[in-house]
Amino acid sequence: MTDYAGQLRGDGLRVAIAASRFNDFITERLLAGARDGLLRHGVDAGSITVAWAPGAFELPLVAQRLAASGEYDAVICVGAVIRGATGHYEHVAGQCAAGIERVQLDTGVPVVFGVLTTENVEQAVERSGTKAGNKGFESAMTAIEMADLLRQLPKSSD
Ligand code: INI
Repeated sequence: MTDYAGQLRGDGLRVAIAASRFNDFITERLLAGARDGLLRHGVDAGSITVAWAPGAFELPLVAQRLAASGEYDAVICVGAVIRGATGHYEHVAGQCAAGIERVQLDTGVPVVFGVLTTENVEQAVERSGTKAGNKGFESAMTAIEMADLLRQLPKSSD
C-alpha cells in the first residue's frame, strides 16, 4: 500500500500570492498571515511573489496568469468579500470561488482559496488575525501541503 501525504516543508518552494485591494484593511492582514506562515515553514523570502488585484472577482484571472507561468509551485489567493449592504456579494464570492477552483484544475498548480466570505466586518476581523485565527496563515499551510503532496504524486501521463 502506498500512502501519500503532503508535509509542511516549505524549503525550495516558490509561492505566489494574489491579493485583492478591496477591503484592504482586512486583506493586508491576510497577506501578512500568509507571508508569516510561508516564512515560518521554510519558504525563502525571495521565493514569495505578491500580485495585487482590484477585487476578489479579479483574483481568478491573476491566479491563472501566475499558475500558468510555470514559475510557482502554488498560488494563494487572499481577499475579503463582506456581505454588508452590497447586492454583489453572491456574485463576487461565487465567481471568485468557482474561478479559483477552475484555475487549479486547468493548470495543475494548487491554487488556495484564502478568501473570507463573511456576513459583516466583525467576522472578517475575527478571521484575519484576531480570535478566529488568520485565514491567510491557514492558506499558507494548505499551499505548502498541496505543493509537497503534488511533488510526491505520480505525474499525469498525457
Ligand atoms: N470585492 C471584494 O473583494 N470584496 C467585496 O466585498 C466586494 N463587494 O462587496 O462588492 C467586491 N466587489 C468588487 C469586485 O470584486 C470587482 O472588483 C468589481 O466588481 C469589478 O469587477
